[in-house]
Amino acid sequence: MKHTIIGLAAAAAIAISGTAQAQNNITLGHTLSPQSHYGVGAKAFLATLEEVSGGTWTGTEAAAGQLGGERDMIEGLQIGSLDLVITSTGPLGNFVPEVYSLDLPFLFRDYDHARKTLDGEIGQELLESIGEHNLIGLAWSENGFRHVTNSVRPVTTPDDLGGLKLRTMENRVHMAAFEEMGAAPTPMAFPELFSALQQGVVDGQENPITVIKASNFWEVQNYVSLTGHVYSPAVLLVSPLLWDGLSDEEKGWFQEAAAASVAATRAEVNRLEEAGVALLQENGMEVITEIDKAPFRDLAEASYSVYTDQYGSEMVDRIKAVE
Ligand code: EAX
Repeated sequence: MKHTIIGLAAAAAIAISGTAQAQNNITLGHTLSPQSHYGVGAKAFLATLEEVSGGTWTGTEAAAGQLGGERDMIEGLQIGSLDLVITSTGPLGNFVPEVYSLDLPFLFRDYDHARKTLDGEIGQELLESIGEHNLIGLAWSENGFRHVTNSVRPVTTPDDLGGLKLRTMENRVHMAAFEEMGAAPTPMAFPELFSALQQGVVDGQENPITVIKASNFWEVQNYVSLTGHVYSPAVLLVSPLLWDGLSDEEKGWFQEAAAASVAATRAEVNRLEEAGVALLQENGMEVITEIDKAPFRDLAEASYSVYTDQYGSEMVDRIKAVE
């Protein structure tokens, strides 16, 4: 919420500068460690906001799921108990079904394709869709291409997924895709995942290299298969209760901060993708790099109907056509 805290220091600053502006402190939540690509993006957001607002807006990063999983935090934005979230699209389709169009497996060819789509007309339209569901979508950020990890066997074909209890995000498209590919999908909030892997509640999970590193999943997972089965967008969401109280100038500051956050996160994703395979190996994981994606893709395609049954395939075709 927009808190007005004019403490002694602020009062002194006002006396010195002569500008009687209130100071506002926001809370920015995310599920990953402070050192992660989200942490880097969170710090860039808060530093930029403070700078462009002349210190009238400051914020606190609530990292590592300390305010709950991504679904909980999105609900927090809607009721105003939280100001801003950097989240994957994992649970977002439950609130904004149009966004499932981005979660379809094997849709984006590479990072370039995904970033161009999200920075262009389609990304803008989907931010507007978010705005129709009691949330404000500020900007698309990034999580990364997701890969399957597990502690049972090296996965090279869909057959190898057979019977594996695989944690997925709370996302109907992803659950359908893994069911089609032969796994036993188990949806779960991210903050519960590490201990679920450790205790063998699930055998595996799927996440980008960025997240595997940020969460030290190599401590509880032996194998990673570079399936790259789906691109995982992230998005900066704001509480409408905060947003609606901002002036146009303040909204501009938030937009500038969001742009800085996205740039910082993408740069960190690039860095981690380059370091990627070696990093996983150094930490003891067996990395299966040679994967024939065709059989995974053929099976996963049936999950498209979760989206297309409601919205048709126009958006899918438009995304594919982005060069
Ligand atoms: O957004 O839930 C997940 O697997 C996400 O990739 C993670 O929370 C980062």
